[in-house]
Amino acid sequence: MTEIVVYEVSDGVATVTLNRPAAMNALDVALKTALAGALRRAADDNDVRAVLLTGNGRAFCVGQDLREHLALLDAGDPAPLSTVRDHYNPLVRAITELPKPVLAAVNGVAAGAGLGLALACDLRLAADSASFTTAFTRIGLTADSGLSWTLPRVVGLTRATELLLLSEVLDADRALADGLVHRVLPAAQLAAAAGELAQRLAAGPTVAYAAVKAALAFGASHDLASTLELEADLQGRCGVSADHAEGVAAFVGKRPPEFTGR
Ligand code: T3D
Repeated sequence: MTEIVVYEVSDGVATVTLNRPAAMNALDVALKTALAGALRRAADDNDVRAVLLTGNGRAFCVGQDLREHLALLDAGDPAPLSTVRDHYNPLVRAITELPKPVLAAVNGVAAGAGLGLALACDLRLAADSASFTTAFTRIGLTADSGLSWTLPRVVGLTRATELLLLSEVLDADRALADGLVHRVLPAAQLAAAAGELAQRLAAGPTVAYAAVKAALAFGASHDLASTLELEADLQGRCGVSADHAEGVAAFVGKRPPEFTGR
């Protein structure tokens, strides 16, 4: 049976591939549940030190499966939007709180919650054929999957408001200019470039990377004084890590560091 999410580990990188290509990786309950399981697996596996999220086929992810959603509406489901709390919120937190770098390789269109998942990732590489849209207001919905939090931080409030109200479709170059993605590559080179970057992150100081993620998330909604305190705590934790000792010894010894992720 074809797996709806393909999970592969190699050289410290867990590659998580959304695998409903015929449905443009639209998120039905099965895909959301399988994705949550894959993210949990990556978080729990000490041998995994970076995660790469991508899609199979011509889409990265077109967000909620609207056929499934329409069936709920037609059936008179009393809470058709309960998936936001049940699935989308936990998925976004699973990515943002995962104590390892998460890289999105946006291989095609990212729409609605698909864009939300991409923006929850720490780094985003995109194929030159990729496109991006918030999509929500076109179907009479507001932002979910964290976009009202991530999007203004990524593109600024003015542009985020425009993207959410108008739901225009951006091509990859425009997404790069807006800062939605870090790099755009020819489609044929995306997988290799993303794999290379993920491996570089997997060979890095995992404890320090986790601390960077935690500090940025905290600083985004706390004042400077509280953030300075958290930085001091986190730096204390990094300071006793094996990778800190290795990094300093390697610098002074004029050799490349060999980080072990501890
Ligand atoms: O439960 C809840 O609803 C709450 C949760 C909300 C989270 C969300 O994500 S809401 C937002 C849902 N997503 C969208 O509204 C995006 C809808 N899709 C589009 O706007 C466009 O398809 C795209 C801009 C993504 C891509 O356009 P294009 O021209 O490249 O492709 P297309 O021709 O529109 O679509 C190709 C096929 O994919 C088509 O099916 P067909 O005709 O080949 O059988 C289309 O219906 C299907 N498709 C695209 N998006 C979805 C979808 N099928 C189900 N759900 C989709 N989201």
